[in-house]
Amino acid sequence: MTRFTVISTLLGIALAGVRPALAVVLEGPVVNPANGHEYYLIGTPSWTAAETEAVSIGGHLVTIRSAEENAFVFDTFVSGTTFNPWIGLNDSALEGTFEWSSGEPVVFTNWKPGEPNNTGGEDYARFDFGDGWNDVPNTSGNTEHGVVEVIPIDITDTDDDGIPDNGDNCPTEPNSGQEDLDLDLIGDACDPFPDNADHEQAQCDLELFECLATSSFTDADLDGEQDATDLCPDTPFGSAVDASGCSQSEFCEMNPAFTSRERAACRRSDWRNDEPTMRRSSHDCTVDKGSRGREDDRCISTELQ
Ligand code: MAN
Ligand code: CA
Repeated sequence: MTRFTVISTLLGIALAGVRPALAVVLEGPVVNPANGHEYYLIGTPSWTAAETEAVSIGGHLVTIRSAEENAFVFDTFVSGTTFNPWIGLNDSALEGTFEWSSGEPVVFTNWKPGEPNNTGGEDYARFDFGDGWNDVPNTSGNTEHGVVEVIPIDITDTDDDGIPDNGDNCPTEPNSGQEDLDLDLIGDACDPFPDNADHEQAQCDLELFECLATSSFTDADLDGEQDATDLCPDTPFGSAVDASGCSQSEFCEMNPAFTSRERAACRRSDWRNDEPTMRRSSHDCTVDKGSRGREDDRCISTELQ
């Protein structure tokens, strides 16, 4: 033995003393056609080592959600062997409360009769000489295997804009910037109302008569703003309203900080900002198109429009 091999052997022994025993992949991935998930058989000295290995390959010890999935895992990795592989179910956090290591809710179990019984302290579930389950300790005789499940990330990108469909706010319209002006999680590129998160209201603004005929759309003052979002639900019939359902006078009364002079100025203002700039007056009115067809600086009507 050279000095180098002596040192490296000693170092190896020293490291082996602190290094936890590892799990290794023996088989897989095998895809379950029923759910597209990928499964691996791993060799392992314990449930915790198996779960650590599962996480390092992007998954967890298997979660079993139905008799069909139980049969798939059993037929694929267990049937015809002497293996009793680990599954993700465990009650290591709270005795008696079994959870999947994936965090998914427990919707199916296949315990053998009499299990789980926590005999002498048992927190980890395995297949147990067949397709039924048993709780056993973290390290247990006849348990040198585990089944890992990886749920692949969907990388389908239908519109080819570089954003996978499952994270794309417009999966069929290319929009690599994901712009979403009204923050309603529907990208502007495919949002029928890109500047209005309330699609029902926006649709009603376009087709009020249809909305008034819908029982879920109640609008007591018939101003086109449904009661649920109408800031001024008693607007006098026929008054023009802004996007919050208020007439100009209601709008001007609403600000408690206004002096009477400011309130009067408010009533003369173009509160919806929808008129062309007027030289003499800026208040809401019907605009005279003028003799040459251009927008004039006169109001032909002082009615609010
Ligand atoms: C052994 C262990 C236990 C199991 C009983 C059933 O003691 O495998 O986990 O519950 O057998 O008799
Ligand atoms: Ca048991």
